[in-house]
Amino acid sequence: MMMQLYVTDVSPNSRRVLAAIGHLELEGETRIRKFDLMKGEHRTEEFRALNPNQKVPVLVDGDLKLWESNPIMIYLCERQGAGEFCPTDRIGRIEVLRWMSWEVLHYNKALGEIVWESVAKAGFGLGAPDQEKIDAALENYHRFAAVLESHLESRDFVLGDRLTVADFAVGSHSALAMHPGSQVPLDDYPNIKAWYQRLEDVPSWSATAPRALAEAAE
Ligand SMILES: N[C@@H](CCC(=O)N[C@@H](CS)C(=O)NCC(=O)O)C(=O)O
Repeated sequence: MMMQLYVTDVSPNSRRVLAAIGHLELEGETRIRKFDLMKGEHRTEEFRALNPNQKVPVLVDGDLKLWESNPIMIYLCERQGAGEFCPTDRIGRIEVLRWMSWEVLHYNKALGEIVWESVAKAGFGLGAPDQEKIDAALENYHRFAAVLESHLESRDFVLGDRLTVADFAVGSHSALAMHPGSQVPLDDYPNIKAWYQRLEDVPSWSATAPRALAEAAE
């Protein structure tokens, strides 16, 4: 039976799962269902039965209804046997969990607020950026970006010299962060900028670049 994956455009949480599907060569086993959130296509009782939060992404695989992008990626890796892309040894596994927890709560939380205000809101026609919110988020961004910047000083990828699922999680906002309108101060963080670029060069990642964003930047 085909898996069903519910996603939306310009969504870093959807992108990381779509990229994992591509990376694990699961496209042939997955039916992608794209919602237009602005039209409220996710606000149905049918979708609430899959995810009571009424958020995407959601993966349905047989009886399993899985929401939250990071666990979905891990599940897909386990299902497919992902090898080095998703380490299963004790230290590798806990490193993946560490960086996933950190990106949700700290790095991408701050980054997400900046790019929402400076890039995404306008793209959705939701008005001008709120500079006070951006400035408040920037304080947190600098705090956590400094951690990632120093971590990447001696590494090409989050877990070392190879791409792993942790890069898809921590790097999920790469396109929004590098968008010309973004107020993310990437010039202060050359290692992060180079790593984002390295990630954009990974075929399964670049294949999921949000097209709507590229068009808006032209
Ligand atoms: N922590 C969740 C976040 C999911 C999320 O916030 N999804 C957004 C799109 S990026 C959404 O569905 N928003 C619609 C809504 O909240 O109504 C994950 O990683 O999957």
